[in-house]
Amino acid sequence: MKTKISSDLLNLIKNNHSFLIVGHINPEGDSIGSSLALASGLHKIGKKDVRVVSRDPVPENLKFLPLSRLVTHKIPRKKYDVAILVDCNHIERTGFESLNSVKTAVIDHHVLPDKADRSDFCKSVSASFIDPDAAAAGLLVYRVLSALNINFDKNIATNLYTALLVDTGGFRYSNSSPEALKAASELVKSGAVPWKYQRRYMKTVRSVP
Ligand SMILES: [Mn+2]
Repeated sequence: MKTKISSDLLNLIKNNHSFLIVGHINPEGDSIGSSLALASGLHKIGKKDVRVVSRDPVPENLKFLPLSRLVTHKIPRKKYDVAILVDCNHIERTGFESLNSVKTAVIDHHVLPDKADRSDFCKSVSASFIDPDAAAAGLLVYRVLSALNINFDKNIATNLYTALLVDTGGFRYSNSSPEALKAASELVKSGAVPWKYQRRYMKTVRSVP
């Protein structure tokens, strides 16, 4: 069964204006691709102040991703309405000490720590969409953008397709679910070009799902 998207998360997106999208340290295709796709989607629904932050640089083999040059590496001084963690569920994984936002949300496919070990950070999260059965965080961003009725353009499709490609090891791992393959098909319809990304990315892959 698919985990339902919380209406809290959708409302948090709808009712706020400025967003920091934060991936994890040593980012790979899922972290960068999902973050950039989410940023593009939020732009499309009129959110003008959206910033993607990754403490570590975009790896060389991911610089082909559309909009990757917009990834910044520091938490801005200005306070943002919402920080959304993507492909990680704890601030420690972002490499930052503080996110300087009013609220925090999480979109991730990693299992949360045991209840007893959950820190103040976990308790401070306003809305989360966590589905450990999802092949990639990119698949969860796909579901969020779909729930917000956002059309996938080529930039979104390329970023999400690459997120899926990387976390399924080029659709070779056991997480290559019907949903992942169906989403991949939709993303190709929206302009993703599988052979190109395969060639650009997979030659140098160091895959960490
Ligand atoms: Mn991932």
